[in-house]
Amino acid sequence: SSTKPPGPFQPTKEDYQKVYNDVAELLDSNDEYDDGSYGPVLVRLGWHASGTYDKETKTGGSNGATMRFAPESDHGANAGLRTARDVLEKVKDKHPWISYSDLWTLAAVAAIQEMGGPKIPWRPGRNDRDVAACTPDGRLPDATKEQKHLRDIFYRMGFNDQEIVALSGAHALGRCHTDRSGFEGPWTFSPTVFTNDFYKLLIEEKWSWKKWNGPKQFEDVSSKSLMMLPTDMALIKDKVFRKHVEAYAKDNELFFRDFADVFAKLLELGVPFKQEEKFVFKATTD
Ligand code: CCH
Repeated sequence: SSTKPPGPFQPTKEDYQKVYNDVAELLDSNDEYDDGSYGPVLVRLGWHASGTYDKETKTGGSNGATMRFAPESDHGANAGLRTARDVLEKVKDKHPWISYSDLWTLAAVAAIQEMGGPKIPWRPGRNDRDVAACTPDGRLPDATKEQKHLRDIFYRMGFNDQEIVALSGAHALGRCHTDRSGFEGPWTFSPTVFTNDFYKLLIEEKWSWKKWNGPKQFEDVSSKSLMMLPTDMALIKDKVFRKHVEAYAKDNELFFRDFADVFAKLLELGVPFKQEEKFVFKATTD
């Protein structure tokens, strides 16, 4: 009857699309920031929130958004991600019903799609948890290492070799910052557009050690303006990884399909969903 008090707000797909649209709007809102887009750093936030998952203990993962708290916010791998969390505060203020855990993963989906990447099916259901759910340091990959380390880290999350290579293609986006990781520079000439260029450049360019005082990284011999991390280079040193790098370099559609699958899987690790249905959000350019 009309005297019944309203129940808790039950968001629909349209409400999540509104959140998506607000994230899309803030991506290019600051010309001064990096290459003019918050997109890459939002992708990194979604990845680092999710990539702490351990399939044996079923701890970590995107459910909880525990990077809001020290010690996790202070883990070396998370340096610079405060920027990403802070820009999303405006969206959270406007849609206070959404959990940070859902917001951070949805923002990563919006960033990928708005930068020209594939549609990433996404569903809600993450709940924020408190500081006690913070994961120990060392669960995210260390860029100074190589293929054995990559396998140790990503197998722990539940990924295989093909999935490791597909996920790594996100390095088409963004750049390294000396005041965050210590490394310097972008991987591609179009760091705000999602493409398979990471794989093409890995294979087609000649790479040599950069001569500088910073941590060991590679630079392309011809322009000296691009970079690769030791972990990126391991993807062509290792025979099994290399096969997938070659396939993605040749076939952008294959990369887009595989990336959409594996990124959706990453964002769902360890989340006890009640909802089966996944939403595919409209991009602002659709
Ligand atoms: Fe990454 N990444 N990443 N990365 N990453 C860095 C930046 C980005 C590693 C190390 C680094 C993935 C995998 C790995 C992004 C997405 C993904 C930086 C520079 C380092 C170091 C940070 C800085 O200085 O700001 C290592 C090691 C691995 C091992 O596999 C995966 C998987 C993804 C997503 C699917 C994105 C995007 C960036 C750019 C961030 C920005 O601010 O521009």
